[in-house]
Amino acid sequence: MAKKKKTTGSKPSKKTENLAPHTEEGTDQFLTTNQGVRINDNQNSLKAGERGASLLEDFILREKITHFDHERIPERIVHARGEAAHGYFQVYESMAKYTKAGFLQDPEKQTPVFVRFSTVAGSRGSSDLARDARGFAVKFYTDEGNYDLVGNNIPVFFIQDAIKFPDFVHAVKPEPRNEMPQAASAHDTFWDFISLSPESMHMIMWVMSDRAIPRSLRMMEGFGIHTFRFINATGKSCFVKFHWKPLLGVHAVAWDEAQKISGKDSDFHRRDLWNAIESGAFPEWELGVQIVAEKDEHKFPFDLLDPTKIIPEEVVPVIRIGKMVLNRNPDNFFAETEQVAFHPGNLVPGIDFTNDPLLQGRLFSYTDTQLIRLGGPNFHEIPINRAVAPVHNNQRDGFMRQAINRAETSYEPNTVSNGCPFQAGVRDGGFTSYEEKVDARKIRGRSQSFFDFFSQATLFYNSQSEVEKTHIVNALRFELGKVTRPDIRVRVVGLLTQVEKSLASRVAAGLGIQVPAKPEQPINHIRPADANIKDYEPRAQKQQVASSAALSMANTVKNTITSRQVAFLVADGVSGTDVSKMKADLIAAGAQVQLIAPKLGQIKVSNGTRLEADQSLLIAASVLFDAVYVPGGAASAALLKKEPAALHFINEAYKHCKAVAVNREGIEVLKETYLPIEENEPGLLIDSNSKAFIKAIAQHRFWEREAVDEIPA
Ligand code: HDE
Repeated sequence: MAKKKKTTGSKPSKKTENLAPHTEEGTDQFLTTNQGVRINDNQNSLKAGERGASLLEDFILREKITHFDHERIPERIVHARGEAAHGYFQVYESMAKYTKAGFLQDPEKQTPVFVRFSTVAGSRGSSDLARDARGFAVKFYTDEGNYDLVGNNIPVFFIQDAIKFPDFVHAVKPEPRNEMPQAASAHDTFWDFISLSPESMHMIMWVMSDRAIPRSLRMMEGFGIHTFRFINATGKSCFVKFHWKPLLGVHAVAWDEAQKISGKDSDFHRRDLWNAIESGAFPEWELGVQIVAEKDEHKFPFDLLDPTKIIPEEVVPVIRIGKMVLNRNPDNFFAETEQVAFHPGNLVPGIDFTNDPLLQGRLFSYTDTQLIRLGGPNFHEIPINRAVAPVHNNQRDGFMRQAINRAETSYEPNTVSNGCPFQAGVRDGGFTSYEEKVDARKIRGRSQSFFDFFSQATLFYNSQSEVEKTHIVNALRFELGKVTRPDIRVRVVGLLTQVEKSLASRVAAGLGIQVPAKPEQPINHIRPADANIKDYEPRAQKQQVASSAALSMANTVKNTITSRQVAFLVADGVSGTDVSKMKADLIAAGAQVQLIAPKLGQIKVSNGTRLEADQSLLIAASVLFDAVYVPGGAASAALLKKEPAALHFINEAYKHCKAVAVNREGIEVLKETYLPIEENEPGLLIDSNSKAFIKAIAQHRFWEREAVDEIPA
């Protein structure tokens, strides 16, 4: 006999009250069909007798299975793997001088945002730690309509013209014959394409750098990439580049670590974002703008419309104009994160495009892709995509229409509905495009001002610290080492010689090949069939600066341990005072602590009390933490030093250049590791206080260790 579901009769939580009308609270409710009919038995299908055939008339079974069969929608062709959060944006002071955009006027006003981060190449279930650019897409729900800033964590792109995008994506995606490798650029087709596309060299420097393996989504920059326009109330326009600056600084993991994280926790970034928000450590970025006056458009040794170029911060400073805070996790991944539809064409009055040919192509692509991915033209009605500004127009019908339009007309002009909906004049917030002067021949072509392929790749490489340079060399050795066709490797090394000779020779040495004396110039592959070869030759332009401090992560914020994860290695007999003192100090400084013991359950503490282990050594891995602490307690140390997993944990954390601290008998464990137990060893704290440990964790990594210590972990 079916039982009635017990209800608790509790009221909806406060959180629910603020949500959209479509929100379903999955508590205290009867199970129903999609027609609202209460279901009496969700365990058994309808049969002709207990052992008989199932009956076609079982509408409950059929509805349930049919809906299940249709649960999957096409994943995004790029940026399929992603995670998102809600929050708000607030401007510091009015930007009226430059733009009339409503959300950039009033410092009192908070504009809701939804932000989706993503990797580019991998499928929806791929690892977070792939070497890749990260998507950084922000939807501002402004009172004047939705504005989408659909950017990446890297300020340039691989190609200069949208027509190359399908080629580029096909090259980086898994190879067509065997669908390998997943979420990785280390394969022949990617490097084949790159070796023939010199315009990609600047972006290659960024993706081979540690920017492509962030420590956390909360610790990466974001960029609008293209040059956009601001327009003020008088109609005056200036150019603008957008930046997001994370308040926790820009930090990355080591490549060896990235690969291990992919196995230990392929949701590492997703989990980190989720947990930070749940714990109240809300991720924050400042929005920065670089403003260029209209008259200065041609003052640079590169073209502002070329998406493979940056404006160095030393040349045009980044003004921080406001702050974004992410303070709420989505309630439902599919409804929000998966169904959110971004579009660089979603603009508000006061912001406009430029003629960047990559941006122009994107303006077509995003609506087109949503039509197939979300199944029809009404995706703007899905709750996460709805504007908070009122929507009135004469668009009607289509798959999954939600709006019940009550007007008697769906055309304009009309008298039947008194002419409604009306066009809005500029004073009423009507959008007008910037009146850019255009007088040109219709051509398929590229401006000569786009043909400096290497100067900014060189600028980026020369701006890196020695450690960062070595990481780029190693990444290129790794990636090209996975390439099976020798001619591709040689061509790439040939391109690298034009970035920086020492880079090319270090990469070549690792690959066991010679630097080509006369590097191939792949002009034939990038020029149109009948074009003059001279028009397609690279043209180096001297840059305004030889190096830029803002391009190196070595110069980032290193004064906070907010939300950093610290592992305490403990066993029976651990010193209770060491644990509680260090834990309290780290938590007070904003970090999070996990007790890792040989097994789960309770640990006996030296003072007779007990502590609960958070994780066992079987589950925990050093790559999931920022620092390690081994407290005192003779019995605990004696147990841990016989645990290979504990020794490996410490060796590996040290190899990945993390802060390691021990107190008192904890040193006995250290003696069994490969660590050099010497005074003044950077980031190794023996019997130091918590203050010194906190300072060391804030440094993020002691990369200098890589050059000297050979730890077999
Ligand atoms: Fe995208 N891109 N893209 N892209 N892109 C998509 O739209 C496209 C480019 C970026 O979290 C797609 O909804 C073209 C640059 C992000 O949902 C698609 C070109 C930048 C996201 C598409 C580019 C981006 C996308 C796939 C070359 C950095 C994820 C699914 C002209 C500024 C948004 C979708 C999210 C997603 C097309 C180049 C950023 C196919 C044609 C450059 C962050 O429409």
